[in-house]
Amino acid sequence: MKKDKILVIGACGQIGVELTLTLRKIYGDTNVVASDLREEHELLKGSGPYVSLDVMNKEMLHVLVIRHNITQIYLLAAILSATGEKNPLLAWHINMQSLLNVLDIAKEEGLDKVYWPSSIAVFGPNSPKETTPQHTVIEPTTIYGISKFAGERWCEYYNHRYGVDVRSLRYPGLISYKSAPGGGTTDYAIEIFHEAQEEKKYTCFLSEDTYLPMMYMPDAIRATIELMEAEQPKISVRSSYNLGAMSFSPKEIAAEIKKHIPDFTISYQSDYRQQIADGWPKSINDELARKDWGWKPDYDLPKMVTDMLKNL
Ligand code: NAD
Ligand code: AKB
Repeated sequence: MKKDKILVIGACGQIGVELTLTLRKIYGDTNVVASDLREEHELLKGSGPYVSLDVMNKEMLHVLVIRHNITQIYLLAAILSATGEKNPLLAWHINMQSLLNVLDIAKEEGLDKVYWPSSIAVFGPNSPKETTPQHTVIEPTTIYGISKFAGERWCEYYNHRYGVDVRSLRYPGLISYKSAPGGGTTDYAIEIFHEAQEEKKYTCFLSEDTYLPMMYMPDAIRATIELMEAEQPKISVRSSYNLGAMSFSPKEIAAEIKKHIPDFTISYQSDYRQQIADGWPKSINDELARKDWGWKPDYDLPKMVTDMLKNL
């Protein structure tokens, strides 16, 4: 029987660190190779193999996959929404070419599985705002959203045409305390905790009533593993699954933090990220993920805030 050997690309990012550590617990430390452009993250040091890799270099990636007998790839390297708007062509190039490199090597080497995350950013201003369905108008207006939507089509194409078992989730904004976020529009929901604890005040770059779908990192990691461990016939969506947990505005999360830090205050000064957030859904309908492979979130806003403040 073939043993699972996993490569995580972008392992030093916000999701990568926690996902790598979780995968190492499940599959064994030496069976999960972490890789990134950056220096190895402090939390990964000593926990398993680490290689320096630029996913844009297809030959190097191919050699790495063969040399380490890789059977599964988790591709997390990407340029996120806010950073993407600063250099759209670079964001498009990196987000697309990294995925094509991975999908093509998966096809050539007959890899067992590939994981690649999409985002709520695939939706645009013309999509329904409330409980946005899986299948609806998808007209993203950010380069990040455009690249995620194109990526979803490539995933489905490689699955239908070549049988590559690629699986994907449209993550909402992810909130975590172990590793820093990487340039997204939902990053305010992490910054606010640090500022609340250190300064007792926070100036938010989104307006007080900007509702966005959000999720606590432990739920996101569990969803990822559950999707990847689901039996093949259960996976009916080969583009990317809607995934939901909670939805709140800056005003609501500030009020929840105030229950723990009574002298915390928030003010608002919207910047270019407001327009990005205004084009995204307020909440997500994830009934297909629930039906197909049993998705159920664990954390709501009060539970997440309590846990964040306990662990920061
Ligand atoms: P991040 O920016 O924190 O981490 C990305 C990592 O990829 C970084 O460590 C970076 O050094 C690495 N990287 C960048 N270019 C690379 C290259 N050429 N070769 C190798 N590594 C490279 O991002 P994240 O928040 O961990 O997101 C991971 C994935 O999840 C992305 O596809 C992102 O779009 C998606 N996603 C994230 C969120 C969120 O809220 N964090 C929400 C929706 C979707
Ligand atoms: C971002 O804000 O860019 C990400 C995302 C929702 O994809 N957090």
